[in-house]
Amino acid sequence: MHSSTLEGAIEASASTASIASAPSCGEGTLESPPKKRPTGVLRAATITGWGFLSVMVSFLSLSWFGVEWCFHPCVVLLRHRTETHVERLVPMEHTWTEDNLESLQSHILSEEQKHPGATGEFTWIISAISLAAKAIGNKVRCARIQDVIGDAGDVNVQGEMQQKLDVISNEIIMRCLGNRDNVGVLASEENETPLLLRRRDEGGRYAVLFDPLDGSSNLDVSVGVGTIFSVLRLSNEGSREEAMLQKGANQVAAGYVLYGSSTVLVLTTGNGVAMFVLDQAIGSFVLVAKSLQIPSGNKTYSTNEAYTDGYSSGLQNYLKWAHKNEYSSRYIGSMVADVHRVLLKGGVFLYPPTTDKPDGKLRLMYEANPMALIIEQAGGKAVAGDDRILDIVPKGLHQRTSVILGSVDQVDAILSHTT
Ligand code: FBP
Repeated sequence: MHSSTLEGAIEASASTASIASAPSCGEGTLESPPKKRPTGVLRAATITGWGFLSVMVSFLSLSWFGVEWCFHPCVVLLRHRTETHVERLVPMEHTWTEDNLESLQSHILSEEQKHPGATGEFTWIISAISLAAKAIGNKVRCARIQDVIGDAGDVNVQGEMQQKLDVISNEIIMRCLGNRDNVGVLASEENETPLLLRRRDEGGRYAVLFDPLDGSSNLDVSVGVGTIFSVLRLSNEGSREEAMLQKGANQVAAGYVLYGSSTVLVLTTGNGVAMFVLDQAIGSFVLVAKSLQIPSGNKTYSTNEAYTDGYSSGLQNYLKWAHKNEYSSRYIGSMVADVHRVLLKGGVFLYPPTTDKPDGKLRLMYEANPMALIIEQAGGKAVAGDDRILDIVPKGLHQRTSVILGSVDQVDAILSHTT
């Protein structure tokens, strides 16, 4: 069809069709043929090109200016939103103290910075203890579900029937502390002899002594039980067993974990007493109090009065005097739980010698010594008869001792009747 007829044909078709289907707002105006849309390939190539370019630009700026700078505006915005949000939630008069949201680890690290020459070895040991505490706490809470209640069928070196959880907790602590390369000796209430892991020249500079599950006779009834630990630096004299038999005043750290309504860890490294609570949501021990001081003037004694007839006359006189002087009595039967109450509320805890336990029941190295250091660091007093518990030089790992500990005024009230 030659050109004149072609124009005629186009005009004819244009006049008829275009009026009905003419596109609106500038897309392919009547005079200009509609724009060729880029083919699929071209479009894909363009998009990829742009994509590649923006990736390159952000990569270059990230590496050039650094992540913080690139996201700084978002961080500032987020921080502002949170702060204003927090301000709205928590009125300004509530000043955030420096110990909010401080974990056990960060607390130990900051404590170590106060000791020139500190090597960070502590954090290493304490982190193993906190790990073990979380695992044991879990076992204790699910004791009846996981059927780990009841005795394990063996008698330990104390002549006590071992509970299944005594054995499980012991293994958990042995495993957690066992792979800490600065631990030379592990000594447990459940094992007759200490575990010699590493020589001192192999890095085994510390001994950790512990009662894996104190008060385990209360397990079946879901009453608070605990783990007690003591850390000693191994001197270079004599064998490692001998080097471990040091008086309690030489402890470089001591503490306990209470598995009760919450899991509480109380610790001293010789610079006051700090308390942490396990926040299950974040799986971390969070600092809730430090520089704890035992309140004085609380007229509460804690002892198993069923043994009174076996107590010394001085102690029997004290109890008669206390009954006449509006004293109250509290006794859980788990040393960790009873001592924790004394630490926070005041009063006095005593497990004196009795007729059938003339040396007392509690063990010096991994029950009395760590508790005595905690109590003294919190401004209290801890004695065995007339002696300061921390000055007793141990003769054996499982040596027993009598224990009277609490606020100075309440311990002195007892001593005024017994000495
Ligand atoms: P273990 O459970 O570690 O052997 O501890 C001994 C303990 O249960 C202490 O926790 C507690 O203070 C004391 O014995 C209770 O003894 P008793 O039953 O004679 O009052």
